[in-house]
Amino acid sequence: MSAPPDGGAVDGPGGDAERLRRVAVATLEANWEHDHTVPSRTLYPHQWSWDSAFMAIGWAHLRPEYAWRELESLFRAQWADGRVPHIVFNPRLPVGAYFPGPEFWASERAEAAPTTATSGLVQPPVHALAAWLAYRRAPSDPARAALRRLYPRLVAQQRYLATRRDVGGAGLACVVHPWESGLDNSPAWDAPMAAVAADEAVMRAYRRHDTAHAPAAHRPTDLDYARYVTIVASYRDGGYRDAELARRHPFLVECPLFNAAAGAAEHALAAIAPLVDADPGPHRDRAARITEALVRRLYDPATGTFHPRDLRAGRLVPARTVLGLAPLILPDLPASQVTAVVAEACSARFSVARRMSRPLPSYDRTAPDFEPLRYWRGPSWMNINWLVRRGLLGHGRADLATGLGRSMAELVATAGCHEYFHPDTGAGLGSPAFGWTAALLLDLLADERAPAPAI
Ligand code: 2M8
Repeated sequence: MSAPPDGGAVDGPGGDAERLRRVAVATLEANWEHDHTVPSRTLYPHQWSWDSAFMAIGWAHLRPEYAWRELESLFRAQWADGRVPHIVFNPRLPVGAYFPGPEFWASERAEAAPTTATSGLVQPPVHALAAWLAYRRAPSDPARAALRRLYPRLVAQQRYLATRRDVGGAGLACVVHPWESGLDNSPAWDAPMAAVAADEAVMRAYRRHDTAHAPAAHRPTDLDYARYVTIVASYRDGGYRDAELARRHPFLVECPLFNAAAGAAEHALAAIAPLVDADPGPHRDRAARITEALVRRLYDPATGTFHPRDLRAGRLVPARTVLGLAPLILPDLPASQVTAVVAEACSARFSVARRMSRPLPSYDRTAPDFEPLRYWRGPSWMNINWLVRRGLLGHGRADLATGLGRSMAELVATAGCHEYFHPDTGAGLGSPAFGWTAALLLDLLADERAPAPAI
């Protein structure tokens, strides 16, 4: 698909948008698995938490009932303490279908875990936003009934993060593993990960599944994996309990994307509350507190962007990654931070513009360690671009959101529904039939036809 010269919508007279939509629909349908959508049949054959939220946003355009089945199947695996696990394992799959599998996580040994095998980590809480967007896209009585069932679970998810995960005591949740951020090997985690003592030899005891399906040069390294399993083992061996994390856990970071998602969740819950006869007031108060804490703890006026805070080292991580742009999704982000973060997005580091040839990379493209092929260390990802586009729209930058949206659609039109993309050439990387790429493309195409209001 070539860019419309007049800056018009992607669904021009050539019908490209319809072709693109069909590709997305076929991908989503092919990844549907009895009550959820797999991110990828090969690389990630189970149910992932934030992937499911993005899938629900896509299904709302196609089969709204699947959006609710998707979210409800995920929340059936919610732990008694409120955590929503980042992987729900499909018991029908053979051992070895994914590493680390259920035998490594051993969730059955943890007090708060459900009977279904899950991981013990969480992922960015984008689910309340997904539920709200799915409802708004296709309101109906069954949708409202599903919202009513989900609401207390979404509230419990937020409570878990706001209480047990507020390790720094400053009103932000911390992630206890890079996998919780969703941006597994982002350069944002290099400094805190370097402090995790791990021996690469640990991996001799395991067989990585990812490098059988994707080139090793596009994936995290063996040393990354040695640290990933070391951190999980430490958490798991303490029963995945959060008490005393500050004293004993090797990786504790306040992430701007994770906390922006938690803030956006409170805004979404405030919108949902009246539909389920609940009070939106407390959600608005919590949303305001999260935004205030994000600005106070994670914004650096010297760089004009947000950075993760490494709680063990007691400092902000200097790397400028796309995580720093995520607070744009907060409708109440103060104007001075909006201006600064939009400037960061438009800088040579991320190159957002009214006319842009490629979507945002995941990392500062001017950094010496920018790696255009390696997973979250450079490639472009649809979910992050989708979030930033929403943020730009919400802050009155439809001009930039249009440029970004068009570059996203063109990328997928050329390369297909890949997991991630080379940020310069646009070549498709990772899994070729990836769920959230398809789901969010459907949302983008619908939004181009009839823009939805912010939250
Ligand atoms: C990737 O993460 C998993 C571990 O959770 C992996 O690398 O095996 C990340 O891209 C994550 O954000 C995503 O949710 C998951 C499934 O798509 O894959």
